[in-house]
Amino acid sequence: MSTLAKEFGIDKALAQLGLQETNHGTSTGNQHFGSGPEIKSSSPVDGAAIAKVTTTTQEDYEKVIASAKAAFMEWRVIPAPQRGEVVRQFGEELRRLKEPLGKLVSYEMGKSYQEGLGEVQEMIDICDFAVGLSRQLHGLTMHSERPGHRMYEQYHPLGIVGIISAFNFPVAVWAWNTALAWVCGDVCVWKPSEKTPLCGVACQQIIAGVLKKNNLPEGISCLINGDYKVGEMMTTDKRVPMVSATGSTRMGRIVASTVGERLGKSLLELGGNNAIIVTPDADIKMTVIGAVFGAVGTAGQRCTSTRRIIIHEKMYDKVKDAIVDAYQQLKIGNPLDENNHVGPLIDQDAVKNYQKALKDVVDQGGNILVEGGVLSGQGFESGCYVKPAIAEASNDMAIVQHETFAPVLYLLKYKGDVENAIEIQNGVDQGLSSAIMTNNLREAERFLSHAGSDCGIANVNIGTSGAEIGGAFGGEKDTGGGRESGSDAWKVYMRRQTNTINYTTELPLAQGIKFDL
Ligand code: UN1
Repeated sequence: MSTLAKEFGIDKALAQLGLQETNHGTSTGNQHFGSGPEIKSSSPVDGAAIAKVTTTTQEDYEKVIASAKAAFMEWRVIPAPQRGEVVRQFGEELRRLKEPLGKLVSYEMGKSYQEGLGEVQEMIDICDFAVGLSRQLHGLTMHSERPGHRMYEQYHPLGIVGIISAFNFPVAVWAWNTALAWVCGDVCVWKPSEKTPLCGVACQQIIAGVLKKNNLPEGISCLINGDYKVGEMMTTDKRVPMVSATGSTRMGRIVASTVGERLGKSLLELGGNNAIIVTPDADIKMTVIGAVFGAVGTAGQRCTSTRRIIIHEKMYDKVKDAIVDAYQQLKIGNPLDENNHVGPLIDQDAVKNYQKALKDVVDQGGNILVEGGVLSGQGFESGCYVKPAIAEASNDMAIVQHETFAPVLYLLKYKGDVENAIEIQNGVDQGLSSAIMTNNLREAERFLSHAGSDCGIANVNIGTSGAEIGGAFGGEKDTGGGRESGSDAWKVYMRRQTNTINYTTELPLAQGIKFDL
């Protein structure tokens, strides 16, 4: 363990999470094993190794599925409110372990400690939501056209839900899926990102403890580790009726076609290219906070990160100057140190993509306002720290159309009506999050109307990132169309059944068809 890790209490955090051992693998049925090659968990904060995690082979995977299947038989017949009680206990454990888990998220992924804590808070929130939901898995009742008949709809569990999650939210996105899936009566098999495998192991330890305490099989929650090939074991597997995948649009297309080929269900939450529209009626102070947090929070590695600011020409210089000014105040460095605003990118590949994006901006005619660059020297030894950059650009540039997972912000200008800004905002392939900054009711309502933003999330006087769990989360177009988290997103984790019951001694046919014997 590095000196920095010790200084910021990572050793204590790991101990509190029960992670003293360094070798963790596939988890199923109250045991950890994994016979595939090891992957290293290392921190982008200081480049130090944290742990080694064994990966899942096809043989291991078969054992996982067998254990998940057996657990499902038990879990599905437990009444939903009792399943909710288990999720409640899980939420309590997360409350108890919020600080160490938040710290591990920050150290293994590189986001600020505050954001690490926020991520665990999202897990707690979704557990609370799921507990309430466990008493509200409602179906409709309807009137039958036949006398003495009753019709209603029920929701039943699907079975094994496969979860593929990304490095940028290494714990929360799993919880959004799994807390809902569990109260719905499903069991889960999770493949966390191979870039943040220890966060996966930590979560598995927590839920394994809760399941054990309740005398339930650990197969209700399974963990598999490795790269896309391990993900493929689930996407091609008919025994996994649903796969929920979060990540790039490229990955989502592969998951959708593989799962679709076998007529399985998929829930996709993919890339965004999120914009904030700033109208002449915007509050500049609020705009700057929303824009800067949206663009540099999580070092620009949220799917909801602000990538484009579309500013009215009347306000352009004022807003530009205020944002550029705010960027001068940003402190970049160790994300565990709460004085810093911006931590590292996840790895060297991410740094290369960032550098390529900055080169492309210039090559494609953009005008750099705040220079980027990779930081070196003391505190930056991991080579993953980069300067958040701003460029003036236009929406038709290929690089602006592309989601670069890094803190590169594009300023775009619009003229005339808010419709023109909405057209620019919608003029990309992705459709996750969007925002408008305005005190003008007409502009705000136009943005929210059916002729307005085409995204899954549309905010007024709030930035593009930082959604609450209570709403359905996801987006349209290349974002994949899936909805996770709140509202009625739970329905996708269940199969729907229509029941018609005849309580008479006759057997009338629907549509009045006569069939006399
Ligand atoms: C993601 O980046 O995949 O709205 C999820 C937000 C967070 C979730 C982001 N609550 O920014």
